[in-house]
Amino acid sequence: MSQTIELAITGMTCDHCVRAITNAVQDVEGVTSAKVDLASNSAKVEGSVIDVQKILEAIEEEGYSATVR
Ligand SMILES: [Cu+2]
Repeated sequence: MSQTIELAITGMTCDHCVRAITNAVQDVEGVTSAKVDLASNSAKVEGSVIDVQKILEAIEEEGYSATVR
């Protein structure tokens, strides 16, 4: 079974930010797909067993902040 969560992200300014966040989120256990959108400051994350807290922490470690939508 897979689930999808949507995040609102603040602090992104360019494609580099998008890549940094995408990579960080994809490294979180259980995540199968991360789509980060700069224009809408949001991300859609898919995975089997998603630990939302770990995803938020991974984004914060990159220097951005995120909340679940
Ligand atoms: Cu950037």
